Amino acid sequence: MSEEQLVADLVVQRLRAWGVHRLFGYSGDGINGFMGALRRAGGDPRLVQARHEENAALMAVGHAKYTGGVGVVTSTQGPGAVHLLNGLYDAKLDHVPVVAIVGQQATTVMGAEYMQEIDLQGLFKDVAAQFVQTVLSAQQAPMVLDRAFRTALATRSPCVVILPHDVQQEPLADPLPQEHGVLVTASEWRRPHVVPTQADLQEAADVLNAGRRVALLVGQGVREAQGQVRAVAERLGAGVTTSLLGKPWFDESLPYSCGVMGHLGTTASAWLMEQCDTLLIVGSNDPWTEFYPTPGQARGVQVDLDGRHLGNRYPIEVGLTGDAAETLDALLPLLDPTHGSSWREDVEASVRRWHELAQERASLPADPLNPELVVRSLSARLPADCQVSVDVGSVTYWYARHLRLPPGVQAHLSSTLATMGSGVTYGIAAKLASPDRPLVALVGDGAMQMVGIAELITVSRLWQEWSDPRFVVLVLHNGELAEVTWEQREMEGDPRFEDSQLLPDFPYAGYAELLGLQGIRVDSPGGLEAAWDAALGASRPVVVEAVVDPDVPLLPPFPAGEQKLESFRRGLRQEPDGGEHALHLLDEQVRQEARLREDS
Ligand SMILES: Cc1ncc(C[n+]2csc(CCOP(=O)(O)OP(=O)(O)O)c2C)c(N)n1
Ligand SMILES: [Mg+2]
Repeated sequence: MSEEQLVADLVVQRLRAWGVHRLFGYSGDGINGFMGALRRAGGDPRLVQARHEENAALMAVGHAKYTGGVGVVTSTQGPGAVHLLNGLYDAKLDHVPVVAIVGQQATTVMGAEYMQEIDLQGLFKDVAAQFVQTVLSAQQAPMVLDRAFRTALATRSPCVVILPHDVQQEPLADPLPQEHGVLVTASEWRRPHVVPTQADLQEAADVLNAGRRVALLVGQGVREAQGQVRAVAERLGAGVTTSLLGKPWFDESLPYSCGVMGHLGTTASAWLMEQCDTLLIVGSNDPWTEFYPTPGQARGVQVDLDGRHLGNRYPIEVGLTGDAAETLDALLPLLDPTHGSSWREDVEASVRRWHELAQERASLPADPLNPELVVRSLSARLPADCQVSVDVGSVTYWYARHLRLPPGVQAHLSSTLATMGSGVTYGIAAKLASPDRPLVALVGDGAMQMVGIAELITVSRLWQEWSDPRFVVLVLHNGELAEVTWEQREMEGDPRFEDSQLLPDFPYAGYAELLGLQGIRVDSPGGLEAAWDAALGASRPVVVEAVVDPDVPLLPPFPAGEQKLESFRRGLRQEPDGGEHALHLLDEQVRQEARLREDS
């Protein structure tokens, strides 16, 4: 017996069939049919209302990153749909599956320059290049939903389902009839194991076995291959560096772990890339190519599940399409044990020197607080079961260089799109996925003003239902868009442009109190430990407002960083008081870096 239901109810059913129990979004009349179906569904799936559709989309991306599943977001037509774009691009550039369900004007008025009518197929064409489809008839709906989810999972990208207002309310027979022009589809997709051929594995092994100074660059693709990366690195006596996205997936306490590579990376990673003669890239598409070995310096092997990434960043010799874990498992028996060279000792010495340098950097007195110290001092206090979210700004540098994540602790941020706003939004998604685990979000004051302040309102609504209410937002209050100020100096040799860089003042801790949360303001090194202890021991969400020095330089690791010094100084000398304070801090950092290189 077939039963009639509305298309909107079927969409909700399909979400459940795809394992979706939570979606993020914002209301509007264009999506009201779907909202009605969510109401009738009684909370499964649950709609989490954000303050802005972009933030809802970022939450969906965060959900996908922390859980490994598909993030789902919904919005109304017109302005709501436009607001989604940035979050969807975050999903596209960091390769995570997201499905957006977007309202549209009724099919009867399309093409009429009707109110809020936007060509949504055109709008989403690039961001959802793998799949964007407007549902034009009731019987088409289940197929479009299934294809959107399957495509999002198979291509790890955002897919968009556009639901015109009238179609949402159309009746639909379930099951569909088996006839020409009607498709009966299934909500089904499973991940394959992809392993290269034995001959290709052998070619890769030959390159790696010939190396004397092997480096591994690993990215988010090693999420499920941490043991295999370690085994391969130990067999080859290699040093390991990670992309920013790869940071949580390799234990940085290992003596041969060089930390994050690139502009915001560690000096040990720069040393590793400069010195290696063989590079094995696994699950990384890291864009900082000027920090890779010079082409010709190192022979290269790359493993990636997405064959389009092979040879995309470095002229490798052997590119293997495959899952990281299975491919490394298959490669390991073909690898010769390390041949007694001093490379491993050299790597470990470089890592030790970096750790000393990082400690020295964080100890450099600044006015009033050194942000490096603020983030570094969190490492020892991070609960073993916590989750971390990170925003884009100078805090990303301090996260990359100073935060030691306990094994198994996930940390996520918008890496490739590098959009501001991922700190509090991803944090909310992480917390909703694991309400029994503490969450720490690291955010700059600019990102706070752009997104975080609004989404703290969402936190203030939700926190009482969390079994562990700890949601700690660190705000680095430096009064400016410091990362970009440093880029103005580094790239253009320009002084800080105050009109573009200075931020209006805002009482972050006081605002938290207004929302019924706790606020802690800290402006001296002596207050840091107590601030962390209070925040991580609190029985409600806390904003830790750390008043930090915007003049602490964002120096890229040497030797690349050394080439930027003249430009930094040129910019600083043109600033009021000749940039004296920042120049002093820069000189100190240069002195530390130079000493480290002398020791090596
Ligand atoms: C949406 C968006 N707009 C602009 C930028 C460029 N941008 C990158 S970092 C940054 C500064 C962030 O300022 P803040 O959050 O105060 O962090 P700070 O660097 O000062 O610690 C800006 C403007 C961006 N990445 N994303
Ligand atoms: Mg700032």
